[in-house]
Amino acid sequence: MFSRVFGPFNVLTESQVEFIHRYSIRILEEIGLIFRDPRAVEILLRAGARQDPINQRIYISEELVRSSLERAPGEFIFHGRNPEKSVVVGGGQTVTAPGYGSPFVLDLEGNRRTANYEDFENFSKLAGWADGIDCTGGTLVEPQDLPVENRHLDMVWSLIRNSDKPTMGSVVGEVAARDTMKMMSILFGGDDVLRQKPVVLGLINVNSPLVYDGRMLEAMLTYVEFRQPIIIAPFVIAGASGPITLSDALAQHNAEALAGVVLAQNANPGAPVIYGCASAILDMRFGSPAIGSPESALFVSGTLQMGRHYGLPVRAGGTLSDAKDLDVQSGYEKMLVGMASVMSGANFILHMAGIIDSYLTMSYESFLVDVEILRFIQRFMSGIRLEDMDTGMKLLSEVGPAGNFLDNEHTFSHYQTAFLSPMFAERNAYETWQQDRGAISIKEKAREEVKKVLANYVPPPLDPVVERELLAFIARRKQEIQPEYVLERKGEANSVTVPADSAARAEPQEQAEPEIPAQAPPSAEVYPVDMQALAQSVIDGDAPIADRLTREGLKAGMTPEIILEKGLIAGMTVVGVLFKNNEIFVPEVLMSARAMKAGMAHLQPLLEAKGVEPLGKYVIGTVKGDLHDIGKNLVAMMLRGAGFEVMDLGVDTSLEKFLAAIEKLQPQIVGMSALLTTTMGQMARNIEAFDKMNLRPSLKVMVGGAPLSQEFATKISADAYGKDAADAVGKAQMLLRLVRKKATPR
Ligand code: B1M
Repeated sequence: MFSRVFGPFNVLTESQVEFIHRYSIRILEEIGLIFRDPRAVEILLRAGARQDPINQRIYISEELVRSSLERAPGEFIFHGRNPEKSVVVGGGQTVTAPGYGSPFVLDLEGNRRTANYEDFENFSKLAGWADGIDCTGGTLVEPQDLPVENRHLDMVWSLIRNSDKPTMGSVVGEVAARDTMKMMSILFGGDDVLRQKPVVLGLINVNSPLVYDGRMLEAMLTYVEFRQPIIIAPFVIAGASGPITLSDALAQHNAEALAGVVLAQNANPGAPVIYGCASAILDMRFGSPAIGSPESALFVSGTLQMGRHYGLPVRAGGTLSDAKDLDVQSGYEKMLVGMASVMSGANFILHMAGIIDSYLTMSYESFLVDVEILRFIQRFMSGIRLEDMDTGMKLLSEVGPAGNFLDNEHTFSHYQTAFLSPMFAERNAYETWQQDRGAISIKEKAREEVKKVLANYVPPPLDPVVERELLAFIARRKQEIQPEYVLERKGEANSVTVPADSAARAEPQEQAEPEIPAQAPPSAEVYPVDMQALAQSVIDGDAPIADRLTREGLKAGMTPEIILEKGLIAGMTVVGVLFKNNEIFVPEVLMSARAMKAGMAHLQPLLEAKGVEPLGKYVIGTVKGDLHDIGKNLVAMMLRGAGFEVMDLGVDTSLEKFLAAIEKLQPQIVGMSALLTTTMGQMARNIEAFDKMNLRPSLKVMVGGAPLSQEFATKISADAYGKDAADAVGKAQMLLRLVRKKATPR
């Protein structure tokens, strides 16, 4: 924990703060939010919120916001099992915690691989060791070698065992949250003590836009019931789960955070709540989140200012970066967002160490370098202390003009504390660095240091009676929560897996596809209506022209098949190439898709009447237990743009829902998306069910999502893995060809 002697820095004027507040209240009063938990709804209604019986939205008045804010504490003590490590969250203090939630690690051999429990242990040791890190953290990485159902027990145990600092707990639903409470109760001496003392912090994300999901609410209400602190962190990704314009996104974020405060304060008045920020932007070139961007830093500053305005402790992002390694990009992004967090008055900083790759990867080397970044920021925030003028005058007159301060007593007595001594920053003479230090890079230095720390780390003592009780509890709960499903390598019996690198190589016997030009190619054939112009209108995203030229083509007697192939599909194919080459932005692809749709509106009925099948039918959904839909939506939109008929089942899609949709639409392809390592197993279960029901091979399965890989797709015998939306379209087209070739009636 460190104190900030100056600031905080404001990005909004007072009238802008008032504007965002009024805007947020209008959102709460006029648009409303969805809370997917009956207990939460009941608490809110009892507190005076209103529910629309038709759309189920909850509307919260300004008065209810005001009275709830009055109950929320402005600061609280966050206790470690070692009282000397307890910290104050609120006021002028900043408390830090490491990265959270990454499914991958960048290990000390330089490989990015899935995280395991050994990594989790290592990071909890590093967190326990690092001086600038005050809270051990929570989901330091996702240990994918442990069963999903009960891994929270091992994770919380590791946090407790390897560090005596305050800790975070599990929030993946009620069971995990209650187990966390029980473990804390054993550690701190019973439920009654727990209810008096904030000892474990829960990270509650809002499922932006304007939804609180069931599992998060279960966890939130459990933490609040035990009066344990929570961070309420809306996750507005501007341009995807929120408006692209920052002030609108900020208002949405603020409304979502206030709604959470209202719920917590009416569930258990006075329970500590931290106003959080996890919001960022979507890079429109790639459709990927950009957390190390200047806009992400502005988000941090704007949201923290709003939280401070309400007198709440505030949480920010930390040393965030989208870089794939410890490099110059990670250096400048991390310093920018880290500085913005601290200067904007963050009381709690999550992701202070280790995060790279837009939250997807924890880097061992970055962890230590980030601690150095933090120390630089801390030193800056400690400001300039004014010394005694008489002492200074004496010193200056003693040394006098053209003198030397180096061998002065004053320097001797201050040199150890006057300046920050960096762990890694290279300040030696160039030759010394090159000749004596072997031109060692910061990455190599950090790597050696990590190895040293891990080899020598001794976990702080833990009362053996408490340790036994905790281990007995864990053993009992593991007996009770048996893994439902163990994923094993399946044979490749049914599947023809499309290789990762190129859709064109999916079927070796087929010719590789020719390079597609980035403009509508001139057509060799002459048609009564210019098909090249139609293709160009799709490329330009000009729906009115696509609409007009399609109608003109039909009027001139052209067949719908020719207009589709030579105009619309030709245009969309070029769009796919441009997007893949990062030459156009996601919105441009979507505008092209609209132009295609405008033309298709005229062709579709004619094609159907002739019995011509649509280009392809595709059912897509995010698997059960998973609420991430930004990527899935993008894939669905791109598929539609490429001419597929897409049935989108939304998020948290059960096997039954997939089966019903397959039955109804009779698609050639079913696509499943997952962003959580904890839900990836659902894909395998679903595929097993498709196999058992003999739906394959006439039904092809595509999987995708950030934590997946080609290796995983092969392991679960999916037919294709889409690494991004453009890739998904290419693979879908390839699968379609495979199905059509080998079609067997279902
Ligand atoms: Co969460 N989340 N999240 N999250 N979230 C991740 C995935 C995480 C890596 C961040 C982190 O904490 N480090 C981590 C996962 C850890 C794990 O694996 N176990 C995580 C966590 C922990 C959580 C919660 C558990 C949070 C908590 O602990 N408090 C919670 C779980 C909720 C749940 O699902 N049950 C949670 C919640 C949320 C929000 C709801 C707040 C929000 C989602 C909002 C929404 O989707 N409407 C959210 C977000 C935004 C993220 C990150 C930051 C960004 C995801 C995203 O939208 N990316 C994410 C970190 C990350 O991925 N960098 C993270 C942009 C999108 C365009 O990319 O989805 O990868 P993506 O899609 C790409 C490709 O993957 C591919 O094409 C797309 C376009 O190019 N693709 C396919 C995707 N699906 C495909 C399907 C295909 C083919 C290709 O064929 C069918």
